[in-house]
Amino acid sequence: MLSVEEHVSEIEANGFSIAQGMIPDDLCDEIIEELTRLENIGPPALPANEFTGYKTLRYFDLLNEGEVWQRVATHEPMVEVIRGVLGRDMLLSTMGSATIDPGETAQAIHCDDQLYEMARPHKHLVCNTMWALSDFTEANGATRLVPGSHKFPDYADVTLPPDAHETIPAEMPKGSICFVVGTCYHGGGANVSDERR
Ligand SMILES: O=C(O)CCC(=O)C(=O)O
Repeated sequence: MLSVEEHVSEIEANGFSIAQGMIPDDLCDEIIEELTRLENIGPPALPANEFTGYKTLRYFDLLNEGEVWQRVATHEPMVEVIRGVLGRDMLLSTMGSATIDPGETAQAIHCDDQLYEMARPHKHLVCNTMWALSDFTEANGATRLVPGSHKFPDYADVTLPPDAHETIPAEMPKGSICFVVGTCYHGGGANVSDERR
């Protein structure tokens, strides 16, 4: 297990860092149970589109749902790493789920802070986390990352085709958290397996 400082230096060097075993098993199970509950209630409020994926199930505004999401948002080991990147005071801007079903194609490569339209390089504005509630493998759609792209001088475009840059899959076992700064290009992977990611 890496220390907070080691995760922060990896993020500074590569734009992302993976923390294996950062989500306790019982918390993983509770989140999966909650996502199953949401799915049983009905489809997400927002319709799917090309960017979010037609075979990806996404729920947004999760803090309005079960209590478990409050514990997700304040999960101390995660918060400590984000504080190391963004500083002590920060805001949670959005929290959602992305369940990638078999047959989904790769998402466009993008940066999560591009809506701010700030000239690069700039201070870190965003540090997102991807929580692996199943093993993330290249075949089942592990997030694709462009290592070092947080240092790209300026946005080539708002979003890019999945093959615009060489990417690596964020393969990680269930229970891991992948930290990604807002300037790092990434996108959901294609799911060519027969299992959900
Ligand atoms: O689910 C993923 O692997 C990444 C999703 C993502 O980057 C996004 O929807 O903005």
